[in-house]
Amino acid sequence: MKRRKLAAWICVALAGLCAAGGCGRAPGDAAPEQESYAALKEAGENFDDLISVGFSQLGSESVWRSANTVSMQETFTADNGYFLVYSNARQKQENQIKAIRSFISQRVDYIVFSPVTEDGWGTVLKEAKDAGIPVITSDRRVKEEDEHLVTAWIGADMEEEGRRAGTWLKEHTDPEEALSIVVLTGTEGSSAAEGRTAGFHSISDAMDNWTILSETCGDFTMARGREIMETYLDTWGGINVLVSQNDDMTFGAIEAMEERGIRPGEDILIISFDAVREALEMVKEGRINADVECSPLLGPGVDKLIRAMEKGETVSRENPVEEMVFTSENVEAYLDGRAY
Ligand code: GYE
Repeated sequence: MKRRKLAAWICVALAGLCAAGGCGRAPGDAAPEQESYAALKEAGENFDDLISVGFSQLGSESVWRSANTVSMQETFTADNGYFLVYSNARQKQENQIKAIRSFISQRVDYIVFSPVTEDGWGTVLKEAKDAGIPVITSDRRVKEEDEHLVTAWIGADMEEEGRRAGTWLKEHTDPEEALSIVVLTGTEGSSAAEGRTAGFHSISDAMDNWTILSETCGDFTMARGREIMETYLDTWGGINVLVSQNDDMTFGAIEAMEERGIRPGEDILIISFDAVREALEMVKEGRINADVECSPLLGPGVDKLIRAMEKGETVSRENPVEEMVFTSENVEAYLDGRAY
């Protein structure tokens, strides 16, 4: 693919990104764009040789998200032949749409984004298509009738993750025993929350002895996880199981339990998602019973897709990544190598 002229649009990049809500720093945000641009310019880089990528991250709500941002930023470097325009939408779809529009007006070579929710992308994706810019979604998905608005998706099979959580619970509890379950769900309308919920229900709906007391949205954050768990504990006496759709909410819920003298992993079984290092430590300690892995290290996979497209190859539209379930039985072997 012929490089589009970067020099012409670089000067408007910052204005565009600020308009898109991308200014300021958050955990997982690397150096702001002007630093990398200035450094490149000083080094006399020829921008025309770089592949320009506009990446719209949805926010910085979790440890997982920060690791995902770092993975992208470490992949799309000048050394690897890229010029990255990065924008953080701070959980707002309107910010992501603005960022994508700004990438289009800057005529980047590729648009990569992790959609905060599944719906509402049709118009802006059509604009990208009309501009001839391929769009890759990473991590979460969009739900659009015209599936060709997105060239490729790479991420986790969230429904399978939910099924894994349900299967683990089924295999590790007495089929005769009544179980009271509470669920902390993630961002409403996100493919991560929808998929995990649907997958878990595909198992739990068939279990007559399981009762789901409540499924409440904790926005994938530690603070909300803690708050909702406090309410759960104040409302019900005999909770047997917590299913928490990400580790951050789990950390908050564990704090709420421990404050009340409830032993996480013993008095209440805990199934979590993501499997970040700190959570794996808790799996080892028995405070989390099972952690369904979701890998945030998606940068290299997106790079592979782009390189294939650069050679004119047709890439697969569906690119699911391999994942596993961690329990006290297998976790030790993976702890040392955990980068995030
Ligand atoms: O589980 C959570 C994050 O979309 C898979 O988003 C991702 C989820 C992840 O905030 O921690």
